[in-house]
Amino acid sequence: MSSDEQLERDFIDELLMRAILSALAAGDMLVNERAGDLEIDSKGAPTDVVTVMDRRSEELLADHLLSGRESDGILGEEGASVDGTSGVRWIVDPIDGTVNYMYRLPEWAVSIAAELDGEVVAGVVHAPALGETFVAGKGKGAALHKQGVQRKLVVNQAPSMDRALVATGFGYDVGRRKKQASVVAEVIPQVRDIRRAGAASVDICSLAAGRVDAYYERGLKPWDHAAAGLIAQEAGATIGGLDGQPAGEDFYLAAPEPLFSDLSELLARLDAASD
Ligand code: LIP
Repeated sequence: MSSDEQLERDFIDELLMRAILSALAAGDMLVNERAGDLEIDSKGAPTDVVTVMDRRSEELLADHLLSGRESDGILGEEGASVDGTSGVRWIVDPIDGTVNYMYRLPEWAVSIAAELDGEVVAGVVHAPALGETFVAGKGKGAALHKQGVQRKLVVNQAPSMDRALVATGFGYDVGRRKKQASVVAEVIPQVRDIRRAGAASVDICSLAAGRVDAYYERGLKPWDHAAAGLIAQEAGATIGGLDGQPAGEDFYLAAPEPLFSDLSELLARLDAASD
């Protein structure tokens, strides 16, 4: 390995450690300082909620991630948006699965990705209520830390589509939800079953951990999937959109091949990337 390559790997380790420590700090605040009655606003659709804790978590993450790295950029769900000049940009979801956090359901997470010159090179999805922290560095594999034990993450060997457990999610706009319901109604008879946990980052990490066989959703934002996408890729998942498009807000599909191709064909036939 050249010295430049070693330097980059060491830098990725440094970014990953900063992300892990920041996610743990935000998770502690979200668990230990949660108010009994959360102040809740909505963003657009009445059910697209944001709590005071989402905003407090994003403020804490910005402080931690940019401390000593003030020339970095940051993009966050609750409004953090700085381009930066260092080549590093942090992409953060302060609470992914806000509705679950509100209802005290455990499937919610703090998600932090580090982008270096436009490529995600480190990712952390920290799910405090599950006691699980998923991590990955580019080219360094993915792991789950739980109860002091670290486990390497590898996706399941692809089952046939009729034996696949498929995770998905739904948007907040009523029109989009109607179309998503019509798509999932056609998918359900052709797969083992569907799971809808309510947080994309947790769903995608469940794929990396072999707890589901595939995940798809239309309408994800970069902060929903940036960290978990690297974790799933490092665990062996193929990630993309439909019809050969890259994964993004139009459509996000993650699964091992050949299940990825089989689902991509079915979902394209159902016109799942439009509403
Ligand atoms: C959530 C996503 C999830 C989607 C939910 C919600 P939020 O993000 O992670 O995949 O199905 O409707 O959008 O809004 O909790 O940060």
